[in-house]
Amino acid sequence: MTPNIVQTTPIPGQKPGTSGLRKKTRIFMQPHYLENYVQAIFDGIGGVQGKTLVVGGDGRYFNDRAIQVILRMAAANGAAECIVGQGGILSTPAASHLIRKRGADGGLILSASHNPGGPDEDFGLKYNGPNGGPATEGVTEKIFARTTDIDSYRILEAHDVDLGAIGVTNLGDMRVEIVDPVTDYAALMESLFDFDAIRRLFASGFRMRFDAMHAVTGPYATEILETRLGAAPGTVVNGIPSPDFGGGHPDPNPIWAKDLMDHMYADGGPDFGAASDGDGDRNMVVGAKCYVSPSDSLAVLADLAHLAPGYARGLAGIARSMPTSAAADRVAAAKGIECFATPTGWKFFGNLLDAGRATICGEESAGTGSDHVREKDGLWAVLLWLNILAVTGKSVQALMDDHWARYGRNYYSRHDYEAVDAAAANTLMADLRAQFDSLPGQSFGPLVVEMADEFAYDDPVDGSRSTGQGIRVGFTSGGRVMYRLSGTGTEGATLRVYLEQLETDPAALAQDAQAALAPVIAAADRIAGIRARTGRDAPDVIT
Ligand code: G16
Repeated sequence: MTPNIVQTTPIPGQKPGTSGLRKKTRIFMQPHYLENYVQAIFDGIGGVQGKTLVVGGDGRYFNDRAIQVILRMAAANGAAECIVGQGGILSTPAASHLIRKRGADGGLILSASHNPGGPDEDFGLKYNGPNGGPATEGVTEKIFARTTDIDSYRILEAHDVDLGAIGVTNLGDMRVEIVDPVTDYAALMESLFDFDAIRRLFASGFRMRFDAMHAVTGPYATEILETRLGAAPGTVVNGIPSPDFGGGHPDPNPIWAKDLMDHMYADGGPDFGAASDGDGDRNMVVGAKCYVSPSDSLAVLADLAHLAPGYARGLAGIARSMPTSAAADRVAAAKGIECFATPTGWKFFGNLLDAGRATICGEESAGTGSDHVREKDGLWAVLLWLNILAVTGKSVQALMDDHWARYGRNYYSRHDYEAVDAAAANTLMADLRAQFDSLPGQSFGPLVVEMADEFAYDDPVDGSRSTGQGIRVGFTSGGRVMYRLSGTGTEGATLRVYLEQLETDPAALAQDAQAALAPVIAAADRIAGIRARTGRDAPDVIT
């Protein structure tokens, strides 16, 4: 089999966002589109000659076809080996683990994360490096630069590889190993958590509902929760991955996981609920009538992680993205450990994790994880919660009440305005920048602006600087608002408005978050003129 060299020309708009390239599936399916981008990845990372790559995805529509193309191109580009999840399935954290465990040179993960899947929905492709983490900004720039001057790609003419059959085959001179997607990951989880304690918890009648949202975590959750930990059959719902996620939106938040919320807020509902997203890196946790925000979840997990064997020695440090609430900072301060605030995007945690300066990381966008892999990890967060519940014997609500009583409560919410006109969104941001000098000292209802700026990050490990990472307005009350344009949407612009207010009065810790944040919400709108500029009366999504 001789590799074909196919002449091509650059396709505009192949600029990766927060997490690889995400586009409508039909765009990815256009002639040369996927091929151009895969070749740009290979060229951008210095070629794949003699390299080993991990390949897998979340099972969404086009996942299987795209993997066949990637394998033929990897073979044609001289890769030594591809390790592929059976059926083309690998959750993002499982892929990260496999890259690390097998000492691979990197991996290609096919997913548009929490975005819906199907021929008229979204598809995505991201490259993870040899540390198992998302491509750094430098590598991403090289990949993008290559998309702008690509003139050919290499592909083998060959039959499809049988992705269903575990074992080793060859594609041209390249070795292809099809592996069970769950086994290695489940073993890693078993090494970190007290499975005996969790088993006893389930045996005592503790009831859980895990909503896999028809996405990739179904097989992982069923094996770990039901088979290994003895949770009742039926604990995992929507557990079979489907190419269009059952027609749903695999985004674990109270809006898209409403069915789970309804079960958890019903009288006599389960003790603990959780959900994960399309590719298994995000999580939502909810107790009986007690939703836990991602920012609070990070703080609680960081505070109590030492109750799990994998973290019994304590944490080196905690990292959060800047838009995430400062609840975790208060835990870090109490423990006397380092705390980092990074730009949005898991890639910014990589250096801190590799350098051993952060052990646990998290983001407001439903991502939590640790140094066990280099991605956020939905099931990991769920298992750490279970470990903590099992060891303390407390309910989720009791743990939250304890936490707020000790540290105060960072009331927090994110308001999203989706598919906004991109020009209007950019003007809104530009006009905010123009107010940095004039805002301090101005009053908005009961709030007085203390500072306004655009977040820039100096990586403490490699010294690189990342600018333009979201606009911050801080109030003298300790509250703040952040404005940021999403890097993962596929239609127009998505404006994210992050709202936070610290409350330490013991009598005011049990308010509804939207009510507690009302002054910050009103100020956020007045400062940026959101309603007038977007023409929207209210956010599309409130989390
Ligand atoms: C991706 C990144 C996350 C990041 C999120 C932000 O999540 O992996 O680290 O927090 O994007 O999204 P946006 O730019 O839309 O605010 P995922 O789960 O989509 O891969």
